[in-house]
Amino acid sequence: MPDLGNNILVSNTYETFTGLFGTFSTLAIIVGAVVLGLMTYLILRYRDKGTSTQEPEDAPTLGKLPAERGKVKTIAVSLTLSTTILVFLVFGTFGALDNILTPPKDAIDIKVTAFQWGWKFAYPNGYEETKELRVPVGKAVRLIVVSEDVFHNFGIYDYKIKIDAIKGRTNHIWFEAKQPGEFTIQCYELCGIGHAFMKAKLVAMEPGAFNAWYSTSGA
Ligand SMILES: [Cu+2]
Repeated sequence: MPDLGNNILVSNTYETFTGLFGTFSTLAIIVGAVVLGLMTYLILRYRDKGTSTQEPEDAPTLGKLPAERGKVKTIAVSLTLSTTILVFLVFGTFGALDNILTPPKDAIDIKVTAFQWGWKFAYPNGYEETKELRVPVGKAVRLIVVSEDVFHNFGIYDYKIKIDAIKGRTNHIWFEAKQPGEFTIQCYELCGIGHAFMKAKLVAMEPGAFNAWYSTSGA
């Protein structure tokens, strides 16, 4: 696996999905730290020290919140704050996903046909090939994904995208390459003996080079 994308922004989808992953991982770590920290504190604070059979005076009672106003206020503030953060995150996520689901109007349509065991890429000018999918950097590309036999799944690990290729159904996915480079296209749905070798290459090209290639291809 090429070590791309750790710091390099390779596509808009990479940006969106690693952004979401980072946000929710950070949130999960914070929540985990608070829960485990509180649990550890409570275990130590209210542990049986073996000195008395009595409960400590301030031990919490099941089903009852601490009565002191200060504590109630702290709990109310924490709940309001965490709910607000969650609401913002949910709307932010919907916004990011909406953007990732709707291709721009001027996207180039490329038809991707999965078969046992390979990929066929058909461009708007009628040109077809199976080994490489060439796209220009900085331009939206919409893939129209179908299968001519069994279930497959079209995926580009470095772009963080995957979509099912199913016979009798047409699926869409779009992306915009941000950096020139070569990336592996692979099948992500077990589809028979040749599944592991069902690969192709995504070639993200500078727009000038792409146009030069595209205008001579399919002729
Ligand atoms: Cu497969």
